[in-house]
Amino acid sequence: MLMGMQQRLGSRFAQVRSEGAGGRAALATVVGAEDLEYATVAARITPVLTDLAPHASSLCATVTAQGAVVLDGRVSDPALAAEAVAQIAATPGVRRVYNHLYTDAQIANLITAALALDERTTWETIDVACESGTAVLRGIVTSVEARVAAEEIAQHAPLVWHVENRLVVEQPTEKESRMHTYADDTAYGRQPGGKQECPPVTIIGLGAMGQALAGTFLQHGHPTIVWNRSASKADSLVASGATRAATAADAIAASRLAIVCVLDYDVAYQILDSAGEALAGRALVNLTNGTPQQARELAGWARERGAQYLDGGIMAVPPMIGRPEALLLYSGSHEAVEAHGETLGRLGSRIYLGSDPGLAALYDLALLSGMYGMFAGFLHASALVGTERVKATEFIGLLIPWLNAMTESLPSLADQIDTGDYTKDVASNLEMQTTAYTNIIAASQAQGISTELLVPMQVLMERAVAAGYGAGDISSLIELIRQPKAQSTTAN
Ligand code: FVH
Repeated sequence: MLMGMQQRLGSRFAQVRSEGAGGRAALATVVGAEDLEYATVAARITPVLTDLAPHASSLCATVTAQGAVVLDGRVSDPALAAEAVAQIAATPGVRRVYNHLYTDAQIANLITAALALDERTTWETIDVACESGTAVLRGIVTSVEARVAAEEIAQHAPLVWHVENRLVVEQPTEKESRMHTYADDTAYGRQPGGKQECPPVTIIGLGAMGQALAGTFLQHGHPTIVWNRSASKADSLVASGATRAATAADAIAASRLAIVCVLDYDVAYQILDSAGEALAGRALVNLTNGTPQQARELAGWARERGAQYLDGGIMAVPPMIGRPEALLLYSGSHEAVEAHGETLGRLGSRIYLGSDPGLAALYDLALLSGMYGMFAGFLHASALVGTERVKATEFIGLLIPWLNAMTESLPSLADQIDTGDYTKDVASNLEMQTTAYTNIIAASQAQGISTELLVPMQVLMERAVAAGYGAGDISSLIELIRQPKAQSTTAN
């Protein structure tokens, strides 16, 4: 952007910049000034910037035609930055200094202040942190607050290249409001008032996820009984206070709540089968990834053995477990939720979807579908710009805000899907999109990369246009997804 400014201003400014981890990259003086005065000022302030550079992760000074110096950058030490600003202000030829040097904490404060001033947000519920250009938002919010937070950052946050949105949107739709949510103080990591009871918990399966689950219960003071096929995976947990059971049956017998998190359902059956009568009277929570059908079958199987069955989908990776941004979806035995909801709340935020044990898996897989669609887009986009040696790490600076902006179209597309009226509030008609999409395919082929991720979407788009949906929005593709064999699909 600054290079663009240089072109617009021609010779009327000089620039001094330093970029790179810890500001260790050498300072370069870019002199585009015919008038030697500006180059001289740039040269004079270079030593000050050189001293500050080791304490900055990005640093840029622009000397303007009016003798003003604009400082931009992210610094670790505000006192040193203030000293540098004072020295630059005292440099002969400098008439004014515009100081845009910020620490991560100052950037976070600026974002918080912008949220506080926005009447649409209850900003106290949004926790903002910043690190190396990434703003991390945490908290449970309304859908409006989530959107406003993203807007405020886009408009007001300096030096933020990436927003990690860990906001959990609470009951944004009428349908979700019918779901029973169990967000509570413990999900925020706050201690609830009064005496805390810590019933024992059994964890079967100590892969990456099982270890995170067991570790979280231990941290909260729950007696934690663990079992894993490879017993050594329990070592560090045992060192932290967990009890290693000799068999899965022993582990399940040791507490009223048994959580299973293993590779797949075949493994789960194999282990649970070996537990025999120990399952009777237990709440069995299965967090193993699987299909709705598998969940319903295992629920029946567990009920036959006298266990209450609760199926769960974990919308998180292991390091997130125990934090509010980790969302766990549950469905199945309501009694199990009633009895163990608070204990399960240690793992993160949770939503109970109802008594059908298949629903958690259905929602889980649907959410994962959205995620893989995003990964597919990211991978193809990175490969496409990569053909011109653009680094993926640079490109995401553009891709992330673009994807964030495009998510704002989802409520309207969702409304079109629910009403079946794909011509309502059309933002971009499908016929136009299909034509433009052809260019993505053509460019990808011309640049020599695979179009395998793109073609299936093109097939659907062309079929939808042929079926008469061209004037509506892209949401109409759902008609074809619902009828995979594409019988006589026509628009009304
Ligand atoms: N990790 C993640 O990011 C995702 C987040 C969302 C939920 N998934 C699902 O969680 C299940 C477990 O995933 P994981 O990350 O713990 O997986 P691994 O680290 O690979 O551990 C696998 C555990 O399964 C045990 N296991 C595998 N085969 C057998 C077998 N034949 N008999 C007994 N146990 C078996 C394995 O034991 P061991 O190899 O250590 O002896 C681990 O305990 C999964 O459904 C995800 O989709 C995770």
